[in-house]
Amino acid sequence: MTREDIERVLEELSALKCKTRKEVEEARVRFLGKKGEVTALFEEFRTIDKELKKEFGKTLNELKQKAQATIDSLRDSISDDAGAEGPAVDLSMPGESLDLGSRHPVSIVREEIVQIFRKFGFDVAEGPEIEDDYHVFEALNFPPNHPARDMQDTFFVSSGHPNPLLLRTHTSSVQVRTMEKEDVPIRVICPGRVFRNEAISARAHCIFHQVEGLYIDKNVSFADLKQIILLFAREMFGPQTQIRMRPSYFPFTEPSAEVDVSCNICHGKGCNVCKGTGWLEILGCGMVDPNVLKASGIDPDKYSGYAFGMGLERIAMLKWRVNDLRHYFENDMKFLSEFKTSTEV
Ligand code: 2U9
Repeated sequence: MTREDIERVLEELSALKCKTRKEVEEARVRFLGKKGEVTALFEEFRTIDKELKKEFGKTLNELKQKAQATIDSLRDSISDDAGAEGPAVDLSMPGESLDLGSRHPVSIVREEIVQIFRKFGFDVAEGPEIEDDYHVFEALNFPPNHPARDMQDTFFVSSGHPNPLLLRTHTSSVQVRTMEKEDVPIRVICPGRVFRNEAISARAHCIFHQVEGLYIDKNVSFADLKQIILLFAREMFGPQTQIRMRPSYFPFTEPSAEVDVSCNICHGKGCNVCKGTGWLEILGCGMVDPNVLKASGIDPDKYSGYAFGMGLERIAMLKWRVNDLRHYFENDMKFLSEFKTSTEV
């Protein structure tokens, strides 16, 4: 045994390269196997005389450690799918199915409505759920003793203050804030959660969701309002959809109307969904009252506008023929998993 013998094996180890686990195993046998190069040097070591044993003992041990470490590190660096018998993962096995969640029906409807109005050039605005009396009632032309301002109808957060805090009863407050901030023309829709102090039943809940819209510019007319509602209804409920408007009253619009769409189940013949009328109520709307424009610093002699509002749970009930509003709030997985959109399959 010579020092050169040991150095040659060290050099071979340093130059060692393996691509598969099979090659690593071959290298292990070549150096550390029963007839391997390092093992052979140890065999030879047993036969050399004492003086040489002193000289080579430590170096030979270091060589063995180096060989083991090199083989280990080569084995670690090889990925699982480069094994001796082909990939460690059987790619032909059926995949593990992941339980995908689904979107809440109210979110699906909100997104659909927002997309339609975006196409018509409306921006989306959001605002606080805890509001003050001014932005929810005062600026919207609610008289001081209107029932909505009563504890019976609205959840108050603070009281005994001229401008108490409350949970907004509609998202109209967001439009008021938009009018305060932005210059005319304004074309905005406001989706959001609203709160009313109501007994919970199949048709009413104390929390629900709205999308409201507002358009203010020069010469905005009721004809513009009727046309945007017709276009919306046809995008939302299909191109054959008809609308009808019935006179109504809201403090913030004059004139005001409630809008029905033709029942897309019986096509006007009358069924149990439309209760035999052929029509389904979907939203309220009107021309913004001049007092509302004035309160937010917009001159009603120069500008006019229309506004509309709809309840999302109601639209979702019509779309999926759900007959009890409470389903939307109970988070029953059986109910929620019914609402898969095409992208979720
Ligand atoms: C401003 C001016 C006017 C928003 C409007 C309605 C008519 C309406 C209801 C539908 C069902 C509420 O969810 S619901 O109970 N909404 O009928 N909302 S006009 O009018 C506005 C809003 C903001 C500054």
